[in-house]
Amino acid sequence: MMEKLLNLPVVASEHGRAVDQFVVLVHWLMAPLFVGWLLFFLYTLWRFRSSRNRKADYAGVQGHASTWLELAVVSFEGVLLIGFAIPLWARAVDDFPLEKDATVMRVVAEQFGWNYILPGKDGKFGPQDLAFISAENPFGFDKSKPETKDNIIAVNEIHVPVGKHVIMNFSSKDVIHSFKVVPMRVTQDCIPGINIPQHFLPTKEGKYQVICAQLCGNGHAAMAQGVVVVEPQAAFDAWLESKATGGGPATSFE
Ligand SMILES: [Cu+2]
Repeated sequence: MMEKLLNLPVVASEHGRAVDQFVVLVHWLMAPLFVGWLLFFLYTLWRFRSSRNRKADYAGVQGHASTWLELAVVSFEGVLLIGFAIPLWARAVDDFPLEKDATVMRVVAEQFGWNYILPGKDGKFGPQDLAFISAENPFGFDKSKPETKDNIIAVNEIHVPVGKHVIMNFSSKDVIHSFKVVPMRVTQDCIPGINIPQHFLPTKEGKYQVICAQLCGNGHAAMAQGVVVVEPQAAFDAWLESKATGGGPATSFE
């Protein structure tokens, strides 16, 4: 009932259902809290009405009822956090799929677009170094190395095979961005200088919009051109084949 009421967006990843259940649960748990506070508010309006309390009471509350009430609210919220939120989060960060069972890539956000770097056939990323960075080589790959030669760079549009884990390693070239794909129930900040791994398992074929969930500058909205295409393995292989190889250059976003 609540799910219908909340009109949650389509789910296209394995863990998405659990996220939705959690959202529903939060609503159910918040309902008594909402009603409780509302009743308390109405009670205080009536109890401290001006016809009954002409003069302010400087002594204030003498009893301990409010302390117990506060404690009850804190423990209620503690159950939410410790009983539900932390275990769900722990499951997401601990149960990482093996790289050999996943489509592994690096995602480098920038003002204003998404760069995806895939390792190519050999499954290895080329070595990167600050010294190699130039306009033609924005990610500083060592182009002399064979691992680099078959690296694949995709801009704004990424394809992934359906039913196979995806591991994305997030970072950013400039400011903090946030990779968000609602149907996948994935949101991850991209922070310059930090590599943050995240994973999900797409279960439904389709074309899904990527948005940036951190206000990152003038062209922030343009990052919503990002697309994740979930397709059968064969179509994914064909797409990989069609991409330019060699670790660069990245297409410009203009
Ligand atoms: Cu952004």
